[in-house]
Amino acid sequence: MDIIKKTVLDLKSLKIQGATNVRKKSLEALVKASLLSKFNNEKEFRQEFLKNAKKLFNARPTEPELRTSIRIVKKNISDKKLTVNEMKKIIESTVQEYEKNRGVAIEKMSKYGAELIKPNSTILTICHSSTVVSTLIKAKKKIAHVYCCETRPRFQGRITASELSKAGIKVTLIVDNAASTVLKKCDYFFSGADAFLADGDVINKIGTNQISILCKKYSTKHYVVLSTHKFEPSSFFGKDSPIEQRNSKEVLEKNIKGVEIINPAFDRTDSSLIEGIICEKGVFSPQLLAGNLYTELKLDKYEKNFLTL
Ligand code: RUB
Repeated sequence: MDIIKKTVLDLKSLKIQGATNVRKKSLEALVKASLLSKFNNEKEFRQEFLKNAKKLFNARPTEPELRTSIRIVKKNISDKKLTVNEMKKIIESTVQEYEKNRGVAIEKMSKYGAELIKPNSTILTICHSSTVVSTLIKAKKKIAHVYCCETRPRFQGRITASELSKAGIKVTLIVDNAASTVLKKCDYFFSGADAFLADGDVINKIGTNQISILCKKYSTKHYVVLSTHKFEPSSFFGKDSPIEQRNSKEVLEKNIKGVEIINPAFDRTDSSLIEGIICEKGVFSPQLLAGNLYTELKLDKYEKNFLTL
């Protein structure tokens, strides 16, 4: 099976999960497929690159970071007369540079996040966010206890629990419905994000929003750790962000006659519930960060055209 097909299958089946891993593995596949390309002719190579990029681009609908990274690679070989070998080199070096850059971003986010955690803290988290895990490990000495929601239906919370425990943090795994029971004891709720929107709202694993609403009730601070590359630029142009709907079999193997099942992978948390967004630029209120990104990105007509591949 070719590397693009395999990666798309792994993305769709959640063998590759979490926005950061989704981006990393997709870029890896795009580079490998480009280096292995049999085409010596510029036009054919470009066509194949675009076909592969599109398959990855559309593999998980709620993953702007994946799309941002692919756009950057595409932009670096667009509108230039290049040989196939030159394009292969550019694709490879763009991805290397990009990943180096994102590694630095994760370091910064976890540092800013760890700095704001108070000594002897108890924290609730959901799903598996590599960014949240890095942050909590960095803050390890200040953490008394972490509760991990198991995160039905795919149980990514088990991965988080295992990684934190291996790092020497006291961890308790809970069923998702126990969130309100433990939240009373928690100082913080830390979540990752799949998408950050123009109005400051955050899209993350299903269940995040209801915990965030409970946080208000129990005066627990909800912090979201995210890379600014998760920002969805099309949300500035009024485009609604799609929520990935997954197969009902993830919820129930065998249907119950007459019973419908819905299985949304993510939900949207209102910016007013979020205490702060921890990103590589620092810690911001959601609205302020969204405004800053708008100014920085200089979203003009050209960028609007750039939103689709
Ligand atoms: C994973 C999920 C994670 C974010 C952030 O969902 O919601 O919280 O993707 O992850 P899924 P990271 O399992 O459906 O991919 O911080 O690693 O980018």
